[in-house]
Amino acid sequence: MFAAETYVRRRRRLTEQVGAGLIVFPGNGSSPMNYKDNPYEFRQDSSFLYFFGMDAPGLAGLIDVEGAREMIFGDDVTIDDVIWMGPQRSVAEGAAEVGVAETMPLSRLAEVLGTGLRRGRQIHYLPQYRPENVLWLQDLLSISAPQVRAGASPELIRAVVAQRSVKSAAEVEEIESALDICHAMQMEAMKAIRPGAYEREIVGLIEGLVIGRGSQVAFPTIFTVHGETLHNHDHGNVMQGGDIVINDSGAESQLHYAGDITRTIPVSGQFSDRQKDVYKIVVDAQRAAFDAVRPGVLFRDVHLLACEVLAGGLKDLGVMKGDIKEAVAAGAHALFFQCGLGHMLGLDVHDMESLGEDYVGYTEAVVRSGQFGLRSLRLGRELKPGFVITVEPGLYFIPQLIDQWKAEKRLAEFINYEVVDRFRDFGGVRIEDDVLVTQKDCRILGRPIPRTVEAVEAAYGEK
Ligand SMILES: [Mn+2]
Repeated sequence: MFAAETYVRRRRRLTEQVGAGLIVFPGNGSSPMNYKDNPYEFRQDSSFLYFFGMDAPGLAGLIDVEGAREMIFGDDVTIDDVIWMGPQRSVAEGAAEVGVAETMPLSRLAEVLGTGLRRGRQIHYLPQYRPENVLWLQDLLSISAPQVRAGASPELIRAVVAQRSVKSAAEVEEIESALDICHAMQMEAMKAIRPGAYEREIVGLIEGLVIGRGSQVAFPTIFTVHGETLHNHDHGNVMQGGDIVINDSGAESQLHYAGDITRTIPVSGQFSDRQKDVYKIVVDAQRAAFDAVRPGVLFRDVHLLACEVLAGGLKDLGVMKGDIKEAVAAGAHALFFQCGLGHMLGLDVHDMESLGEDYVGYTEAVVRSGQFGLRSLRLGRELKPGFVITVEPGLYFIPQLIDQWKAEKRLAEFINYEVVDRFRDFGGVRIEDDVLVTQKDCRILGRPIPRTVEAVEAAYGEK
C-alpha cells in the first residue's frame, strides 16, 4: 500500500470538504459463489481502498468530522479462523499502516452510528452497489433498503469524485504497472491467435498471465470475433481465417488500479483489404483524439472530433454521405459507433461508476445528451491535469441495428444503406489506450503495444 501519510492526507481533505457529520465507508465482505466458505476472489471497495487502504473483508471506516476522530471497525481472527485460514494481521496493525489509531470490533459500529443518529448528526455514505452492503446499512441506520438507496450523500459523492478524479504520480505508476500486465496480455494474444482455435483458449492464456503475476482481471475479458457486440463476454467461437478478433482486456496493479487496453487482430495474421480500410479509420480517429486531449477541453468535444474522423472515413468508403459535421450533429455515425470514446480509469476500470456516472463525467454546465450514441458517453466534462482516461474509438456493424435503421430509413440523407449492407457481416474494430492528461497535453500510458496495421501484422508473426 501507499505510505500512511497518503491516506491521512486523503482523509483530511475529504473531512474538510464534507464539513460536518459522520462519514461511513462500508468495506466489502467476502462474497459467496454457492455457499459461504466458497467465495469469489475478494475485491475490496475502491473508495474504502482509497481512504482506508486495508485490503481485507469485514471492515468499515468511519470519520467523525466534528469529533476529529477516524476509526476502523473490524474483528480480529479467532483460533478457529487461524486453523482454516492461517494467522492474519490484527485490525489494529493494519489500521496503523494507514494512519488510523483507533479500532473497534465490527459490532460497535451500530452503536456509534446510533449515537450519532440520536444526536441528529448527518450520516454520509456513498451509493452501494453490493446488496449485502445495502442490507448492512439498512440494519445500521434502521431504515429500509429504498431509503438506503435514496440516502446516499451528494456532498460525499462530490468530495470523493473530486479527489479520486485527479491521479497522483504514485497512482499513475500503479496504473502503468497494471499496463505492464496488459502489454503482456496483448502481446501473448497476438502470438497465440490462430485459425481453428477457440477464443477461450486465448482467454485462458492471457488470464493465466494475470494470475501468474499475482494479479486479477480488472473486468471480465472481452475476446471475440463478434466485436460488434460491445460487451461480448462469450468466448465459445472457433476463430476462422478471415475473422478479426477484439481483445479488450485488463488487469489490476497490486494496489488494484486498473489497466484497460483493446486491440483488434486478424485471425490469419493479415488484414483483408476491407478490414484494413475500416481498421485504419479507427486508428485515425484515435490519433486525432490523442492530439486533442489536453486540459481545458471538453471530453465531449474530443468524442465528437473522433466521431467526425470515423464518419469521414466511412464517407470515403461510401458508407456515409453528406456533410460530415451535420451527420455527426444528427447522430448518424452512431449506427457504427454506438458508445462513447472513453471513460475515467483508476481504482475501477470505469472509475467511480458506482457513485453515479453523471457525478463523474458531467457537471451542471456540461449535461449528458439524450441522443442515441452520445448518451452513452460516460465522460463529457472538461479535462484536467491528472485525469487518466481511456481513448477507445471503434466501428461496429450490428446487423439488427442496421436492419432497424434501414427499415425506418433513419438519417438516410447521411447513410448509404445499400453500401452498409455489404458490411453486415464485418464484425467490429476497437482500439483502446489509456492516457494521462498532463499540464499541456497528454501522455499515452504504458509500454507501446502495436497499433497500426503493419505493427499488428508484424507482432502476429513474432512466434
Ligand atoms: Mn474501456
